Amino acid sequence: MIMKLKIGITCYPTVGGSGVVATELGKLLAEKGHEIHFISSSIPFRLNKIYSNIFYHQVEVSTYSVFQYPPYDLALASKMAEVIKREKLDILHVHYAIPHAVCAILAKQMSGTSVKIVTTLHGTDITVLGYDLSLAEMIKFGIEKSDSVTAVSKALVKQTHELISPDKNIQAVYNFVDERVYRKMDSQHLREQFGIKTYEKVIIHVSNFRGVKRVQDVIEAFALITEKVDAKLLLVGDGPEMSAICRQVRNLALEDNVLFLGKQDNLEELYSISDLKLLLSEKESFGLVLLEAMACGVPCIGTNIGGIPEVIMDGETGFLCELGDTRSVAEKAVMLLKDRELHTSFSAASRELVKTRFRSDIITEQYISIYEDLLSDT
Ligand code: GMT
Repeated sequence: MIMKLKIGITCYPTVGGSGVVATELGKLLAEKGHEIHFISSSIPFRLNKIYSNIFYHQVEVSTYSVFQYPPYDLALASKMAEVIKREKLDILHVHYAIPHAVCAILAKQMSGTSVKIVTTLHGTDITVLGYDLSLAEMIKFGIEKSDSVTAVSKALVKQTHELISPDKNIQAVYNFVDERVYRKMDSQHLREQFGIKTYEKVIIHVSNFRGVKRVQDVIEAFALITEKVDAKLLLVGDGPEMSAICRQVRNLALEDNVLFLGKQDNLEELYSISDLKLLLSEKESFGLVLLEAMACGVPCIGTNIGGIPEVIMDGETGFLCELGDTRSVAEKAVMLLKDRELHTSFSAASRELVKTRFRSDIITEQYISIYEDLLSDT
């Protein structure tokens, strides 16, 4: 008999891969008949339609003047405990060890129930240690006290063991995209609206413009590409590095070739007019944006770091390059953009890989079996 579960989900609700994956998972679980309770500071941005079995519980943070800092983590734990008890949750699935897993552990104790805590690591927990080693013990605690822990790539499982050595089995469960949304579509009118000439190739980069994304390498590689191929670069997203990138584009006299589109929804429309995607990050536990592009048939070039080699099959769906080697990125990009047959084959292989390795129903089933295993143990 298929168990209908009551599942709480906590994630960062703002734009970002972890929030996207958590929200999309909630929606797919709801479509399978499970009851979903999002517990977060604001409504997850991808929760853009009404479902009769998805509920949203907002965490309200007190700004009482005695508190030097608003106690978000305590407010979250308290809301989690309330929802666990009132809604009789079977599972609380949190994305990030800190603070979410730690809050969930506290909430479970407060609730006095046997709700099972599943924690998914997205990478930033681990990269944050580069800035603050004092959090290592806290992350370890969050991982070890969770009932089950997953990470979004094998590389992240390995890195977590190397950096934190938790006494816990961590299972790799890959990210996925909703292939009903991410597919090649007819959005050619956008080329004209953006002033892209018929003979120009389109390269796209999507990120939150943090330092780790190395957007400056994307610009450097693009400058080299334009020496051989007529092309436009779509830069999608915004973040701390944006001013430096604007300056770099000006200094290289690339203003006419680089389109700054800012934050955008409906990325499938932009991918559908793109010929190539670049993601040249120095840290990337998975690279969800690669998957989104590949699902729309866009080959990707990425750095050979973190989880990227698990997403891009070098020489089959795209290319891998060493960090900072913008010359090699440009050479491979030019080869791919000039060879129609190679491009068609990479594009088809990208779509196929999304279907076979990262299909949403395969990944959703993996999470469901983790939930069911935990509940059958009790
Ligand atoms: O990359 C970011 O800055 C955002 C971060 C997040 O929390 O959404 O992304 C992380 O999780 C994504 C979803 O699992 C992954 O696709 C990204 O690779 C990962 N980012 C890093 O590891 C830097």
